[in-house]
Amino acid sequence: MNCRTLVSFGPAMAIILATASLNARASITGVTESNGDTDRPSAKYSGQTFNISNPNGTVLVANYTVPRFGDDVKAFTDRVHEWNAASTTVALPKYLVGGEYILNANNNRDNATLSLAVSVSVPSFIYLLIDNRLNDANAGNPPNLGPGSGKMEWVSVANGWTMAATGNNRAGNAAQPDEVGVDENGDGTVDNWSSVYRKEVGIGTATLLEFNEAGRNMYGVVVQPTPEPKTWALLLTGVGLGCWALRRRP
Ligand SMILES: [Ca+2]
Ligand SMILES: [Ca+2]
Ligand SMILES: [Ca+2]
Ligand SMILES: [Ca+2]
Repeated sequence: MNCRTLVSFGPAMAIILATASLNARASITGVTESNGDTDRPSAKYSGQTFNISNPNGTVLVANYTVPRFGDDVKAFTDRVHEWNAASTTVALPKYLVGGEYILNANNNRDNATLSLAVSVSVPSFIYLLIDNRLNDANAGNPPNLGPGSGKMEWVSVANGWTMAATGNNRAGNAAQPDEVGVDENGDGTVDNWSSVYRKEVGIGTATLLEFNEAGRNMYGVVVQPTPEPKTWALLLTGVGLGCWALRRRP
């Protein structure tokens, strides 16, 4: 092995180690919903247990303990809809899997003054899963977002939000946000798609606002701690020391 080989393995090792350490870590310490529908369960997050129910008092799933994000996790507090891969050939984005996530009531989608105060104990990425049909009624391409779009204008570059774009979408297009599927009714068929946007936040409370469009799926939220600087420093130091040792060999 030479230094170049070691350096080339470095990033792969870093990603594997960072992913392993991220998935075990918790970030969310509280979620407070304001101005949501009062006849449905308020927002819940990984680790909490509640009854998924509709306003008729019908319990749809009793004692649901919100798991970490992954295929077939329940998407809303008042539906049996699930988050799923966008298609049989497009997996869930790896950076979302194993993260903590927040369920909203789907019927909070039309609440114009909704807010979610999300508190985190470590610097984190907040990912929003936003229905492709927002503002343009077209499920085949991303939602129409940003200043002047009409709905969810708070999700803007000016506010720190960017596309999570790794080509993990049905179009295989890295210039568009990654996609996840929504299996409406949890019956094994994906019926709609949401695009992924993200923002990096520090320790403290971040406020998410309204979706405000009826007839769509409410947005979902996934939270992942950002890689710790000391993790990266250790890895870089390790690669550097390895190179130094290799160069000193006769
Ligand atoms: Ca509502
Ligand atoms: Ca669209
Ligand atoms: Ca499913
Ligand atoms: Ca379905």
